[in-house]
Amino acid sequence: MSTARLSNGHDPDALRRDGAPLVPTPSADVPALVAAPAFHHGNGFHGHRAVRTLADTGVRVSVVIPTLNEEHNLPHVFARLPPALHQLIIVDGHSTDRTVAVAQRLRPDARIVMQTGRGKGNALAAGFAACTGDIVVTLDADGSTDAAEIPRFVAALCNGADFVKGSRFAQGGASSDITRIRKLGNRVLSATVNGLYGTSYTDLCYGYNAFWTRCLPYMHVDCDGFEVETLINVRIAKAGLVVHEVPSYEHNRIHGASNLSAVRDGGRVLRTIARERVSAVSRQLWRSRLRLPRLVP
Ligand SMILES: Nc1nc2c(ncn2[C@@H]2O[C@H](COP(=O)(O)OP(=O)(O)OP(=O)(O)O)[C@@H](O)[C@H]2O)c(=O)[nH]1
Ligand SMILES: [Mg+2]
Repeated sequence: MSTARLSNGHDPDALRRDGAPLVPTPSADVPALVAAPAFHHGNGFHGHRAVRTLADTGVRVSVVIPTLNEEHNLPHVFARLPPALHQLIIVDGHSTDRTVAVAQRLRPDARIVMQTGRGKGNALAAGFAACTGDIVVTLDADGSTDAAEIPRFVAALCNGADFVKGSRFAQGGASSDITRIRKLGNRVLSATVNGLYGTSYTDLCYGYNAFWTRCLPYMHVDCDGFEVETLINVRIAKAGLVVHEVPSYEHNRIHGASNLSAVRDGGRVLRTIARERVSAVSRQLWRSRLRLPRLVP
């Protein structure tokens, strides 16, 4: 278990918003959905309670899955989803295969959102806009991220994190999917962000993450492509949110081909990091930190 706390500390009282705690009192260790010491339930604070399933937590979990031609992978991905989800949101990028039909057949309860722009970033933004839960979890539809790990993310949020990053490189995590060149690129990019923002990210470019819905204004996702995770990670760092990392195992994509190009998308990530240092949106977000509820001192 790895805990990547931001350097500016954490005061539980500062997490209160509208009289309700944004997240509960943090604990140093985050178990894999076992005894959560305390958690936020609706508008009340329910203290210590053992947590075994998502239903036990009392929090509503919205899962957002972007899809682009994943008809053959969806059966595998859906089979691993834990019970008692509040919402399953599929954001489709106008797949040319039967992705939407398969999703509807397998999960008639899923909400299908057709993205209006292009790219994974645009898809996630559309999915976030449709979320009505307390917690948002993002994962991929190619079978590489295991939905059975969701409770681990939720437990970490219930134990005090604002944002929980899955990490293939935290102790206990691994990947059978990532290539050597991408691993190196990811390490360099993670180190760059850590150097600029004082974070301790071990896996900047991983798509398996979870956060309290109330964190969305701090992210303000407005990019198109695979740089979306970087954009989010940089903005939550700037906002001073409490970030925990949990180990995650990334499997090989089951069917189909990757949509990612190491050179093209690595360049987009690098440009995003550079732009975030200087952009108007970035300055606006820094300023809005004064107006938005303060999550940390
Ligand atoms: N809606 C939508 N989803 C997309 C788009 N591009 C990729 N995705 C989905 O985003 C997820 C991640 O895309 P992948 O192509 O697997 O890329 P990756 O996981 O970063 O890279 P690999 O490790 O090579 O698989 C998958 O569920 C894709 O179907 C897009 O433009 N629109
Ligand atoms: Mg993939």
